[in-house]
Amino acid sequence: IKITSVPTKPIEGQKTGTSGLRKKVKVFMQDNYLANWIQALFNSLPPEDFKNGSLVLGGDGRYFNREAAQIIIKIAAGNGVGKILVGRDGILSTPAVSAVIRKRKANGGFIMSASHNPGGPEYDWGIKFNYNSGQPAPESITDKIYGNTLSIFEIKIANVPDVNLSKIGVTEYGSFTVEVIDPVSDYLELMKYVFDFELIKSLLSRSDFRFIFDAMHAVTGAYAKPIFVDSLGAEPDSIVNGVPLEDFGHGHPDPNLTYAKDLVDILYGENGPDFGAASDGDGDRNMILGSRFFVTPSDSVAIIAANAEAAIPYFKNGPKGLARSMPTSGALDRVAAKLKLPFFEVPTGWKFFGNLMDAGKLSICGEESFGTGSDHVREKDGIWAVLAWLSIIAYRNKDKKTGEKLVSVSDVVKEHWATYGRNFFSRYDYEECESEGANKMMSYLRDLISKSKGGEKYGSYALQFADDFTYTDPVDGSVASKQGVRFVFTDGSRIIFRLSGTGSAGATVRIYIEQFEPDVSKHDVDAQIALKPLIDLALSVSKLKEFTGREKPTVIT
Ligand code: VG1
Ligand code: CO
Repeated sequence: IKITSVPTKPIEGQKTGTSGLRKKVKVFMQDNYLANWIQALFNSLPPEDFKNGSLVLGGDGRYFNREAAQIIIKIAAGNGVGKILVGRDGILSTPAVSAVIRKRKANGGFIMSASHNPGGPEYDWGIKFNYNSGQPAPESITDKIYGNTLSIFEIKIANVPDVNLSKIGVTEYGSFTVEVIDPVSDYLELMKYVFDFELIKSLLSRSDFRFIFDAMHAVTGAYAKPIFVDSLGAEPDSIVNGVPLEDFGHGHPDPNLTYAKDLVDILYGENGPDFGAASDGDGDRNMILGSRFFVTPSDSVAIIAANAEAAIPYFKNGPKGLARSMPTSGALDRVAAKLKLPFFEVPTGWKFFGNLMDAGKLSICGEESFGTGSDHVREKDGIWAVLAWLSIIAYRNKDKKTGEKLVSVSDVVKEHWATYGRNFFSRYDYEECESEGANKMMSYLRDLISKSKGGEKYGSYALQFADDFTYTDPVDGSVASKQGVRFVFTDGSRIIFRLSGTGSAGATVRIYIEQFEPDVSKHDVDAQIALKPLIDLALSVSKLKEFTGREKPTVIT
């Protein structure tokens, strides 16, 4: 194949955030914007990580993915990659990319997605790079890529024709090969290995159990029918918004109480189903609902961990260890303590779990941001979480006869609270604030914690400590600092402040609030009511209104 060197110039601002590089589509469509970043990536990797090697390419089907795929393929070939495995029509969910990298022993892979951010010509696009065990590239690599975007001068492009992405099969261009693969089969095979499909089938085929899955017109639309309907016997009409669309049907493909409101209304409506779930743009997030019941992601990971050994064959010898991101509630900590498992608290972002998994220290982990997963891949996994919950419910009901009352999602959660206590949790998001005000607020808070002392009174709470979270990776010793300002009180309550690293405009402030309640008689209180004093405290301590001008959060989860 012939390779052309195309001259280019550095472009400012190509720094990756919590999960890849995310910008408005229009920004990515500027000349060489994407090409520069892809070339900078190859300039950052040691040649043995890609020369004559294979890379996986897929995405969530959003607007601009088709053009982007052709650009990425040509630059990969231009840099000496031997083979690209690409999902049909450019489709692969984030966890599926991770699964394919692992199964096919690829050197890494690209995910074309801005995850839960809206798509379409006016909205967002994004790109993530994952490494050879399927994990998001560590900061050591993403920092290098950023450095190289600032000194780039040429792009190496192979003169290969546009690849027909809609046809499964292998095409060779001299020393370079493209294989278009089925987006579902490797992933489905892995799910069949992890879960007891017969057990789940026994639940989904019951006439007294009704299931609904909302793919939000995003990537899990491609997975839902083959997995839930064809392999597990769910009713075809149990899948809603099941066709991936370039603009997600004008939706915001984020499975939470605000953006998946249609699904929430169905579950909270008259005679609603028994189980509801949704996933995000790229299929790594999940929301789990029961009849008139919402499972917080922080509780969800704790409950999956507590029940995994019994209900999920992959964990039949018990999980190796558990982990959560720092702002995620301490519900999981209690499970780890009871099961006597190693436990880790990492910064926000899935990339911090990978090393622990590779080192055999971690099996099940989660984030409060609707991310749950395990070491079956190196990404959070929406469909995995739904199958984990279905397994738990199926296991609890396997001996129930038709007509007997089934153990419901809310029964499982309430029993869990009764055993472990309830960690009330809520997150307030203030999206797209002016960056200046948001940054000033964070500096103000950092200044405040530097002067704070244990024992200080904050309303009725006494401070245990306040800091800006720093994490030292126990496997490779790398340090991540400034990962969130936290105030931890003597009763275990916490308020935490962070700025989002996934937005494409302005600054999004996130406030996380948590309080532990051991008393069962208080477990049924609404979280917003239980947490009101702490929420008020968080707002006054941070002077959020003053700094951002915001009266109300845009999203509450
Ligand atoms: C958010 C979440 C974080 C998650 C990240 C990527 O990051 O808080 O927990 O890992 O999104 O998720 P931030 O920096 O905006 O808070 V996804 O589904 O966008 O890949
Ligand atoms: Co996502």
